[in-house]
Amino acid sequence: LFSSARGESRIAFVHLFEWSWNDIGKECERQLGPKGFTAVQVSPPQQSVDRSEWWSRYQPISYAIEGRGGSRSEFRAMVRRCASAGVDVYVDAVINHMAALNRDFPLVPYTSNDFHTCRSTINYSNRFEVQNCDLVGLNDLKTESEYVRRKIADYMNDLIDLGVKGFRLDAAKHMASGDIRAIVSKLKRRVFIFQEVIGAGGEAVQPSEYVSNGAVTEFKFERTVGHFFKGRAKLKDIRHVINSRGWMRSDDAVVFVSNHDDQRQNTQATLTYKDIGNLYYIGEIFSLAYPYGYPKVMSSYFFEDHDQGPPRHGVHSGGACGREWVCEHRWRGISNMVEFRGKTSGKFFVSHWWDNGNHQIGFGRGGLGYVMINREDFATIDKVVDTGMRQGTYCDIVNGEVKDGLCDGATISVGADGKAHFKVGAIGAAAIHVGSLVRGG
Ligand code: LM2
Ligand code: CA
Repeated sequence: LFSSARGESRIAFVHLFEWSWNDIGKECERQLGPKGFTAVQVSPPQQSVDRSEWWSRYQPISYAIEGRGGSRSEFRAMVRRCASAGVDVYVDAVINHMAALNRDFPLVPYTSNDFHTCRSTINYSNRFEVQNCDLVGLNDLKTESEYVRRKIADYMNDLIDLGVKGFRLDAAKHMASGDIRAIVSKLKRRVFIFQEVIGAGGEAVQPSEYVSNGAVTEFKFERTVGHFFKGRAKLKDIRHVINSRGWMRSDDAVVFVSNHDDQRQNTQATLTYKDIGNLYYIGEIFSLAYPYGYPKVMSSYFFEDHDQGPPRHGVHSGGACGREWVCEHRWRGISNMVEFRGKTSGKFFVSHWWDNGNHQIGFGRGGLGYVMINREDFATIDKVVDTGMRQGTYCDIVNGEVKDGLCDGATISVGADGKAHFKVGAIGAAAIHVGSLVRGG
């Protein structure tokens, strides 16, 4: 159960990348709680090198909760507000390394004895190098040492005392699985652990080694969604790829369409908000509908180059999305699909599959929901399909919103035979679920 991503009704979570604690607290109340997001992943909250680039947050200099996210008391207030809204907070825990400095961090304290000595570039086919050499110069901690483990566990326990319910373990591949187990076993409460392990064939260290410690990122999902939605294969075949041989078990997998690294450095393979048309949008809608893994939604700021830090001196001010902050998690079809995933979680399987032999697909969720995805660049969907759902009029929650039992946009009528007529434009989607049943029609 401890290692199960879905076991404790984990629906979906959002990464509010570089958002300030104050704004995350507001967002929990305004958006995340009401739409049924299970949790929010926040940027690394520990003290980091003082630089404007986003990646400075991945260069810790102490475990004090301070930095551009806000103060310790603001962090605490955020966790409380989110908890009241029913939203857990997950911390991105940077524990494999400290900053790329000179192996001396008096505020912890760590001295040179607490670090590995290998500074050469990592050869990924060599396990020792992956786990003991400095990752891009970042001072690599001796995670096999009792003292270092204690210091890391103290940091995580401090966050647990502040109400944190889960951790992303940054650079988990660069720590021995047994080192992670030893650190996690020092935690004072059961929390959700997911380990960032980027799997690649031929490498010495593989994601499967980490499953016993908690959930693990399944990067195959990101690559697969990117591959199909960028039009490199017929979308109808995606179901034969997801969860096929060699994939993490669904319960062990954390999945995403893009993450903060790949949206910058891997855009050929990864869908991002920058993809033209609605490709990112429908890829995300697909991912939230498809019963595999525990999905994380990326929420970005607009950027031009890899290193560019967040707007407005690094804080998300005033909750204004649009000009500087992309806020993918607020796009109607994305936030409403989180609700869809919640309402359909009791039937975690695909039913009533339909496709046009090419890039148009539809599938149900055992009578609790149905989604249509059209990835054709020109052709529309105009089709009657069997949804398996109860008769009624449903709000299409990609193209409308339920308000006071009425739909302010498109509706879909399901007949007594479970059939419904869908019309979906090119690069578009439609979705209905038991919670979007409305009056009229
Ligand atoms: C991660 N997962 O394992 C994070 O998801 C990823 O964002 C982090 O890299 C990485 N591991 C380390 O925590 C980022 C960023 C790097 C950046 C590092 C450290 O992608 O580009 O490296 O954070 O801030 C930067 C410079 C790099 C330099 C290094 C050390 O880009 O050129 O290397 O700092 O000064 C000499
Ligand atoms: Ca290491």
